[in-house]
Amino acid sequence: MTDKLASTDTVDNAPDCQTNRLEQFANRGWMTAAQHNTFAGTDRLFGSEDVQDTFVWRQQNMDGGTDYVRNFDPSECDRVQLHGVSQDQVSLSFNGMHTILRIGQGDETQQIIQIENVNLVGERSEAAALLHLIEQNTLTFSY
Ligand SMILES: [Ca+2]
Repeated sequence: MTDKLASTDTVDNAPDCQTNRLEQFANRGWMTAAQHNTFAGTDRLFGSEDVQDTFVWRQQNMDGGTDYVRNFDPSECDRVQLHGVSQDQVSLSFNGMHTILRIGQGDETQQIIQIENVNLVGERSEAAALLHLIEQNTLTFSY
Protein backbone atom coordinates (compact mmCIF):
# COMPACT_ATOMS: atom_id res chain seq x y z
CA MET A 1 0.00 0.00 0.00
CA THR A 2 1.14 3.46 -0.73
CA ASP A 3 -0.12 6.87 0.11
CA LYS A 4 1.76 8.55 -2.69
CA LEU A 5 -0.19 10.26 -5.40
CA ALA A 6 -0.31 8.46 -8.68
CA SER A 7 1.07 10.61 -11.44
CA THR A 8 -2.36 11.43 -12.78
CA ASP A 9 -3.92 12.19 -9.42
CA THR A 10 -4.54 15.69 -8.28
CA VAL A 11 -2.97 17.67 -5.52
CA ASP A 12 -6.18 17.73 -3.51
CA ASN A 13 -5.10 15.07 -1.06
CA ALA A 14 -1.60 16.38 -0.56
CA PRO A 15 -0.59 17.20 2.99
CA ASP A 16 -0.43 20.68 4.35
CA CYS A 17 3.24 21.26 3.84
CA GLN A 18 3.37 24.44 5.82
CA THR A 19 2.15 23.61 9.28
CA ASN A 20 2.75 19.90 9.53
CA ARG A 21 5.69 19.39 7.25
CA LEU A 22 8.40 18.56 9.73
CA GLU A 23 6.16 16.22 11.68
CA GLN A 24 5.16 14.47 8.50
CA PHE A 25 8.76 13.94 7.55
CA ALA A 26 9.57 12.58 10.97
CA ASN A 27 6.58 10.27 10.95
CA ARG A 28 7.32 9.00 7.48
CA GLY A 29 11.03 8.68 7.98
CA TRP A 30 12.00 11.30 5.47
CA MET A 31 15.33 12.68 6.43
CA THR A 32 16.38 14.01 3.09
CA ALA A 33 15.73 17.24 1.30
CA ALA A 34 17.25 18.41 -1.96
CA GLN A 35 17.40 21.77 -3.67
CA HIS A 36 17.52 22.06 -7.45
CA ASN A 37 18.63 25.40 -8.87
CA THR A 38 17.84 26.58 -12.36
CA PHE A 39 19.91 28.72 -14.67
CA ALA A 40 19.51 30.54 -17.95
CA GLY A 41 18.78 28.12 -20.75
CA THR A 42 16.53 25.10 -20.73
CA ASP A 43 16.61 23.25 -17.44
CA ARG A 44 15.40 19.68 -17.01
CA LEU A 45 15.05 18.85 -13.36
CA PHE A 46 14.22 15.59 -11.63
CA GLY A 47 12.75 15.04 -8.22
CA SER A 48 13.57 11.96 -6.21
CA GLU A 49 11.30 9.56 -4.43
CA ASP A 50 11.28 9.92 -0.64
CA VAL A 51 13.09 13.22 -0.93
CA GLN A 52 11.53 16.60 -0.31
CA ASP A 53 12.64 18.38 -3.47
CA THR A 54 12.71 22.15 -3.79
CA PHE A 55 12.98 23.55 -7.32
CA VAL A 56 14.31 27.09 -7.36
CA TRP A 57 14.00 29.82 -9.96
CA ARG A 58 15.61 33.22 -9.57
CA GLN A 59 14.37 36.12 -11.58
CA GLN A 60 17.78 36.90 -13.06
CA ASN A 61 17.95 33.40 -14.54
CA MET A 62 14.53 33.46 -16.14
CA ASP A 63 15.05 33.46 -19.88
CA GLY A 64 11.58 33.47 -21.37
CA GLY A 65 11.86 29.80 -22.24
CA THR A 66 10.48 26.59 -20.80
CA ASP A 67 12.01 24.52 -18.02
CA TYR A 68 10.86 21.00 -17.22
CA VAL A 69 10.35 19.25 -13.90
CA ARG A 70 9.84 15.52 -13.63
CA ASN A 71 8.94 13.35 -10.64
CA PHE A 72 7.28 16.23 -8.83
CA ASP A 73 5.32 14.78 -5.92
CA PRO A 74 3.25 17.17 -3.82
CA SER A 75 2.55 14.40 -1.30
CA GLU A 76 6.26 14.57 -0.41
CA CYS A 77 6.03 18.34 -0.04
CA ASP A 78 8.04 18.85 -3.20
CA ARG A 79 7.86 22.53 -3.97
CA VAL A 80 8.55 25.28 -6.44
CA GLN A 81 10.31 28.31 -5.02
CA LEU A 82 10.31 31.55 -7.00
CA HIS A 83 12.67 34.39 -6.19
CA GLY A 84 12.10 37.97 -7.27
CA VAL A 85 8.63 37.56 -8.68
CA SER A 86 5.30 38.18 -7.03
CA GLN A 87 2.21 36.08 -6.87
CA ASP A 88 0.31 38.27 -9.33
CA GLN A 89 2.91 37.52 -12.01
CA VAL A 90 2.18 33.78 -11.90
CA SER A 91 -0.57 31.85 -13.58
CA LEU A 92 -1.35 28.17 -13.39
CA SER A 93 -2.94 25.78 -15.86
CA PHE A 94 -3.22 22.09 -16.68
CA ASN A 95 -3.02 21.04 -20.31
CA GLY A 96 -4.43 17.55 -19.86
CA MET A 97 -1.05 16.01 -19.09
CA HIS A 98 1.22 18.57 -17.46
CA THR A 99 0.87 21.46 -15.05
CA ILE A 100 2.08 24.73 -16.50
CA LEU A 101 3.29 27.61 -14.39
CA ARG A 102 3.71 30.81 -16.37
CA ILE A 103 5.64 33.70 -14.94
CA GLY A 104 5.10 36.96 -16.72
CA GLN A 105 3.01 40.03 -17.07
CA GLY A 106 0.79 40.88 -19.99
CA ASP A 107 2.28 39.49 -23.17
CA GLU A 108 5.77 39.21 -21.72
CA THR A 109 6.66 35.73 -20.52
CA GLN A 110 9.60 35.54 -18.16
CA GLN A 111 9.52 31.79 -17.68
CA ILE A 112 7.39 28.75 -18.33
CA ILE A 113 7.71 25.86 -15.90
CA GLN A 114 6.24 22.58 -17.06
CA ILE A 115 5.65 20.16 -14.21
CA GLU A 116 5.29 16.90 -16.00
CA ASN A 117 2.65 14.22 -15.53
CA VAL A 118 1.00 15.85 -12.55
CA ASN A 119 -2.19 17.84 -12.24
CA LEU A 120 -1.80 20.62 -9.69
CA VAL A 121 -5.08 22.26 -10.71
CA GLY A 122 -7.39 19.39 -9.83
CA GLU A 123 -11.07 20.24 -9.57
CA ARG A 124 -10.43 23.85 -8.69
CA SER A 125 -10.46 26.83 -10.98
CA GLU A 126 -6.96 27.80 -12.09
CA ALA A 127 -6.95 30.87 -9.87
CA ALA A 128 -8.22 28.95 -6.83
CA ALA A 129 -5.72 26.17 -7.48
CA LEU A 130 -2.88 28.69 -7.54
CA LEU A 131 -3.96 30.03 -4.16
CA HIS A 132 -4.25 26.50 -2.83
CA LEU A 133 -0.69 25.68 -3.90
CA ILE A 134 0.55 28.79 -2.13
CA GLU A 135 -1.45 28.02 1.01
CA GLN A 136 -0.02 24.53 1.30
CA ASN A 137 3.48 25.72 0.48
CA THR A 138 3.82 23.80 -2.76
CA LEU A 139 4.52 27.15 -4.42
CA THR A 140 6.55 29.65 -2.43
CA PHE A 141 7.86 33.14 -3.07
CA SER A 142 11.06 34.70 -1.82
CA TYR A 143 12.62 38.07 -2.45
CA1 LIG B 1 10.31 14.15 -4.06
